[in-house]
Amino acid sequence: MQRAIYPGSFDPMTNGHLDLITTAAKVFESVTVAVLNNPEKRCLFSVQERMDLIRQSVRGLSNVDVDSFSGLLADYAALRKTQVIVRGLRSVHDFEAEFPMAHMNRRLKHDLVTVFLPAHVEVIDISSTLVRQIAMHGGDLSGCVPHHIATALAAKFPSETP
Ligand code: COD
Repeated sequence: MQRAIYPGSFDPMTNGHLDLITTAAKVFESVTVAVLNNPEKRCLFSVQERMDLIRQSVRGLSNVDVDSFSGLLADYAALRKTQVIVRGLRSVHDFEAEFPMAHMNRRLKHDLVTVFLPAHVEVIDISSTLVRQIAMHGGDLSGCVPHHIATALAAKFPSETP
C-alpha cells in the first residue's frame, strides 16, 4: 500500500475535507494532511490554528498525520518520499481546476501521481469559502464542520449584539 499526501488550504477544514480524509485513510497505508503555508494569501486561521483544528478532527484515524508545507507541493512530496497526491472532486468545475495541476505536478516530479476521490453527495455543497461566509453572518454550520471548528469560527466572528 502507498502513502499519500492530501494538500490544501483548509481555511478551515470542513466535513467535506474530513469525509475525503476518512476515505483516503481506508485506501492508503497512511495519509498526511498538508496545510499550505502561503504568506501571500490572507487566511482566516493561521497555519498553526488550521493544523490544530485538523488534528482534533482526525484523532480517531490512526494512520493520518498533519503537517504544513511551503513552496512547491512537488518538492514537499519529494521531501516526504511520497508519490501520491490525493485531491477531492465535487464537480466538473473542480476537475477543470485540478487536471492541469495534476499534470504540472507530474511534469515537476515525473513519479508524482494525483489520485482523485469523488466527494460523497452529502458533502458535495460544502466549501471553506461558504463556511466562512456563513460564520461571518452567524449562520448555522451544523453538518458543515465539526463542532470544535464551528466554535473556533464563532470566536473569529463575535456577535455584534450586546
Ligand atoms: N468534498 C470533497 N472534497 C473537497 C470538499 C468537499 N466538500 N471541499 C474541498 N475538497 C477538496 C478540494 O477539491 C481539494 O482537493 C482539497 O479538498 C483541498 O481543498 P482546499 O480548498 O482546502 O485547498 P486548495 O484547493 O486551496 O489547495 C491548493 C493547494 C494548496 C494544493 C495548491 O495551491 C498547491 O499545491 N500549492 C503549492 C504551490 C504549488 O505547488 N503550486 C503548483 C501546483 S501545480
